[in-house]
Amino acid sequence: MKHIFAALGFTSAVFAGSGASAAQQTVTLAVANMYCDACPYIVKQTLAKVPGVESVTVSFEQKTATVTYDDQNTRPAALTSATTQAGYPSKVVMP
Ligand SMILES: [Cu+2]
Repeated sequence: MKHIFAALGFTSAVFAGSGASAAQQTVTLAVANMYCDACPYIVKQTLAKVPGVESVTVSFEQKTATVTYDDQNTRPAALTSATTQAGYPSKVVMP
């Protein structure tokens, strides 16, 4: 719940600013080790905790996580290392 409020507050702060320096990016990660129904949930929670992440969608079927983040506050390397530390090594899928 805390995350939701933080995300909302951050979003409105971005819109209140000039918007010139902060940009929303979306990246798709290929995530290894997702073997059961709980795994996508853990991956999603792990990514949602990374500062700068705004939304996460995890596909158990495709073994991917799609992350929308603010490129001023995080970068794909931080996302992949967060999932790796949680036991789910991931890498960026090039568009
Ligand atoms: Cu699992």
